[in-house]
Amino acid sequence: MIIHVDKKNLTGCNNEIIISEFDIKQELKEGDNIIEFTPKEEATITYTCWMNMIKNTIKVIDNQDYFKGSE
Ligand SMILES: [Cu+2]
Repeated sequence: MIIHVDKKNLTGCNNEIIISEFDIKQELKEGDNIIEFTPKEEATITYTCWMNMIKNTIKVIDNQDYFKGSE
């Protein structure tokens, strides 16, 4: 996953992403931040800011055809 961060949006709250399911704790910097993890099955993965205030999810799907639609 690549998170692009604009300097104006970076705060003391959102400057570190936590994906506890994959033991990821990564500081975010201005520009592109590459966050690597390998889901092994379909899942909804929660990620948060380091303070657990901001929360969202990543949906992992097992559907190769999904990406072929634009070809
Ligand atoms: Cu926060």
